Amino acid sequence: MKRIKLSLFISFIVSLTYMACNDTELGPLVNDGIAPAPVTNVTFKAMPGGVELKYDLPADKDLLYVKAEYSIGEGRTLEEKSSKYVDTLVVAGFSEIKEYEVKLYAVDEGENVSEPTVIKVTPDAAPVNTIMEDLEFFADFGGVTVKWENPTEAEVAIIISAVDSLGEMKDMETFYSNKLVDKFTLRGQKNVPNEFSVRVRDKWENFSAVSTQELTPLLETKLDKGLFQFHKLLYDCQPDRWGQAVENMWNDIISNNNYSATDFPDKDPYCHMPNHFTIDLGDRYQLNRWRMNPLTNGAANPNLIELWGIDTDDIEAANTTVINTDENWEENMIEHGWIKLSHSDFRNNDPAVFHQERAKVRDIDVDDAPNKPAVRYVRVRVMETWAKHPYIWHMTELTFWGAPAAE
Ligand SMILES: [Ca+2]
Ligand SMILES: [Ca+2]
Repeated sequence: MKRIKLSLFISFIVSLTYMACNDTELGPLVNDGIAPAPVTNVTFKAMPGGVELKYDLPADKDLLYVKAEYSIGEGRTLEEKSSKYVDTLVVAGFSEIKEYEVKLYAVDEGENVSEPTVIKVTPDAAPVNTIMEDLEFFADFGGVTVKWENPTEAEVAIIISAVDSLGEMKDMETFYSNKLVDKFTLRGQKNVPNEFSVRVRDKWENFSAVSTQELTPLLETKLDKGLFQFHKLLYDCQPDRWGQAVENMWNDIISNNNYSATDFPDKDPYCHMPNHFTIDLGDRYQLNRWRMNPLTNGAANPNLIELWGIDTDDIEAANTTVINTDENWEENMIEHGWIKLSHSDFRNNDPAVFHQERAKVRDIDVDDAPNKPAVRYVRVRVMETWAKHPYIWHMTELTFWGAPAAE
């Protein structure tokens, strides 16, 4: 055993030595001591925050690469290299649309460097500035949301600052992205007016201008279910089958024995899927999210569900004029002033997860919540259930969160 180990060890050492010798032998040995001729006929094509240079390479046989040296301001000098097999080189990191100087050098295998070829270039607008032009930020629940477009998919940092408890503007969070469209939310902010500012930085430490706004983050509260009332409108289904009350959906009792369910069409003609029902919230709220508690043992839990809302003093006049199953239902809702707050598709045909999925509590975000208006009424539309029954669904509880609307 010992002998085997020893011989393994020896062969390990031998191979290491062999590798080390090989490395040395493969190193560059050619150095003619003669610098290459400079690159010639340099032209450039402007790019966002940079330029692509094109040139003729010198004819030197030992040419290895072309190097660009340039300053992007504030003492920052950058270097880029391009192999002898191509005749272009990209330099980037410029933050302004103005003339910059780039020096190009041809370098050979012995690291002999040519005389510089100097070219003046003007880049297009830098991504940090382009992003900032259309960037928007606004009050969100518990904070501030920043949204932007990044057409060149540049790697950038979005920095959001706020006035802290000492009254000083301080960086709160930095978000990194290279997505075409992106957003993020600074959370944990108090429901009081405060100054928030946003700026964009790139990997060369270029900063955009700063944009500042006074914003009041929205306070999220759980809606008072004591104010809720079922409001039956024409074409609404009345979910009170099996002797269960509609109000079971907002009594804070979460149980398989306390639910609401839809009825057969001979009892309620408006319960064919997709069907809907309307709740008067009793007050006006800007909704942020809602929760549906299904039955834990139920195949008739919804898996395709929408929430709509409206703020009106005349809900009868705002009702849809087409039946719930009409293919123009959605247009008709919009024509009557309703706003779609969320559309959730939980469908999953994988038998391995089917039973867990259908019993899941569903927390649903209102789409683009901070930009949605306050609503007094909501309409829940059930479009499909796990059992795909043509009219039966059930659920035990609904809960809503949002901000009370300003008077
Ligand atoms: Ca040479
Ligand atoms: Ca309940």
